[in-house]
Amino acid sequence: MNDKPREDEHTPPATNSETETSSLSRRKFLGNAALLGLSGAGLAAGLVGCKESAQAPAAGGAPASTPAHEAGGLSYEIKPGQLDEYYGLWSGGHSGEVRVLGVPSGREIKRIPVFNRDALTGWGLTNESKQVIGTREDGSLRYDTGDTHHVHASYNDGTYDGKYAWVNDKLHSRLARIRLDTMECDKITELPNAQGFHGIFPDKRDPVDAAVNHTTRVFCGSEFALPHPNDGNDMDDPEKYYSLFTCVDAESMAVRWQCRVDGNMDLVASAYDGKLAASNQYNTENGMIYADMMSAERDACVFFNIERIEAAIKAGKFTKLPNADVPIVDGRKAANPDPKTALTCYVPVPKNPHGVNASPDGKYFICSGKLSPTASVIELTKVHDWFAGTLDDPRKAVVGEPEIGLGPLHTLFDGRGNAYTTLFLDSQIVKWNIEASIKAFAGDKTAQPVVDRIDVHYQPGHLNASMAETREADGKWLVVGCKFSKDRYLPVGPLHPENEVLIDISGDKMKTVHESPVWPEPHDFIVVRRDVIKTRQIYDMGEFPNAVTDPAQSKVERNGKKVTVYLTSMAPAYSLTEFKVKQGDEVTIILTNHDKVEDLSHGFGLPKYNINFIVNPQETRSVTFKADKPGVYWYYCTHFCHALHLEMRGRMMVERA
Ligand code: RUQ
Ligand code: CUA
Ligand code: CA
Repeated sequence: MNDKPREDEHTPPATNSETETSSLSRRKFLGNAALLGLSGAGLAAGLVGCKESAQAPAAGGAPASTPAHEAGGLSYEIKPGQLDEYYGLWSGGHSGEVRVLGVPSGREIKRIPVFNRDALTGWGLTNESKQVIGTREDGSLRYDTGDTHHVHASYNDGTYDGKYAWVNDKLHSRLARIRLDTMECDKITELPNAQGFHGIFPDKRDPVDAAVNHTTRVFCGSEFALPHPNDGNDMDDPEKYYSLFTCVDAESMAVRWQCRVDGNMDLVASAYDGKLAASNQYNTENGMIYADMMSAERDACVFFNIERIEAAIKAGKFTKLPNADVPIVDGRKAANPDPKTALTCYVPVPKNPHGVNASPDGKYFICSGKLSPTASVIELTKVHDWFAGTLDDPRKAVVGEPEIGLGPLHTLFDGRGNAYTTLFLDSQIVKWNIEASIKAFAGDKTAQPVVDRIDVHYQPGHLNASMAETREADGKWLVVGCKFSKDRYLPVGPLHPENEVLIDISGDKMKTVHESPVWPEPHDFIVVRRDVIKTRQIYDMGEFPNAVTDPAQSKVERNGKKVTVYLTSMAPAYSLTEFKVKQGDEVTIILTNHDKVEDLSHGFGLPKYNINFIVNPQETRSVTFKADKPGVYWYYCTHFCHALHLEMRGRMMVERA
């Protein structure tokens, strides 16, 4: 995103609500052809369609938007030497990493390796990182692939506290935690009994103890149903398949409990009162193939009553599966006939919803229709009423359902009562007013929910706005992750980058100010005010139990065939310029960096032994390998540290056995 600003090329289509409503009504629900179009060839057709719509705005289109600096627009230009106003925490998709961007500039500042191997930091190679990721019996990584989707950060008092961020791995159902002071992953938990772990959201306070006003749990949904236990039995019996919602302890990262549901779970949101978490369900049909998953006109947003679930577990009302010591409660409808004791509430929403997001005023959850051109506004007090037994029909918790456009996916907020939803099929962002949608739903013909819409290129999935998932939503910047860039950049062969769009939402009308290509697929991101995150400058040597605290301790220690090399670094030298081991030894190198200056990191590369990692100031890292090749191997500093960086090296001599 650090290239020159572009002229905003598009012309926003009409915002005339009459035209809009009637054309949407004609399209009401997508026909079967369009539904099938969500896969394969149909998607390609959708892409063509979106290009046309971008070039031929609806009749009555407003003039091209004014430059960002006019009419009170925000300036996104960050001059050389200036710092961004926000941290963006970006999921890295297939890469398995998390990326740190500056917003609004879009400059990528850091990559945090999580589920991947990383050649710079040695993540996935050092003993310490392997322990976090998890290893097999032979010492190899348990997994070195991942599929990160959603990044969310810890809360205190309804806003970010800068302590942690979490990211999910949909591929192997893992939840990773990143400490935001060092921006490094410190724990990974693999969820039992789950596949297709997709949505995550930290809680925002304790449901029972009002004094605990910060994140203590992380909720995890899972999309794919399995026959439990998943041990090769019952694979052909659809009756045996079900999914589990998982609660992980934010501090220990241990799995606290799981809750069985009807249907599946996609995205997750948590309420500001800490009492409710919810997940949108697109497969209440429990279908195994997608035609079955689309048969019902309505699916659901399932709400979890956290206090009741935890009380049930305390009272011993749970079961366990043989493969994990985790209490499981039953949240199926049939197991919860009485709302006054129910653990879950299924709020019906239109067809295959996607995305559920909590409005910053704490009042509503918004579920997007995906296959319905609507977003459903669910009032949380009404969900509480249902749990209290005073609302007869959970559908009555839906207080608004504006028609907003085709393929609505995710919704974020500006803190001024407006919602912004991505329209995947229309390739647009639609801005709509929540209170107006509630009035319209109640029958007020004068209420016009849709405020503005703007084209994006192309097929947007997630979006997020500055601080939008906190009660400090400030309504300045909206970032949109588009799944296809198509013709926006120089062609680079069959695989194209994705496209990210920066939109100024500070005024009445949205203004696109910038776009940039991104390596697929960032998927989701949060935009955090920079003062929230307080990073450390260097490590504390005492944090590492294996630290070589004194360069004078540098030595080779032999214990049978196991050899430990204690090594330190200080620019521009290692404490040992040579060491000897024997062919066949299992060698562990422990390296402590004694430099104290911020960013004075050293590398350790060992040729032919597939080793490369860095040590940051006052940090200790270690690697273990088998010295199976005799000869001289020059270890050298792989990270530019000093004018004599090239001279920073030494010899590992492996004596022939
Ligand atoms: S989901 S494009 Cu993995 Cu975040 Cu909605
Ligand atoms: Cu030490 Cu380069
Ligand atoms: Ca469905």
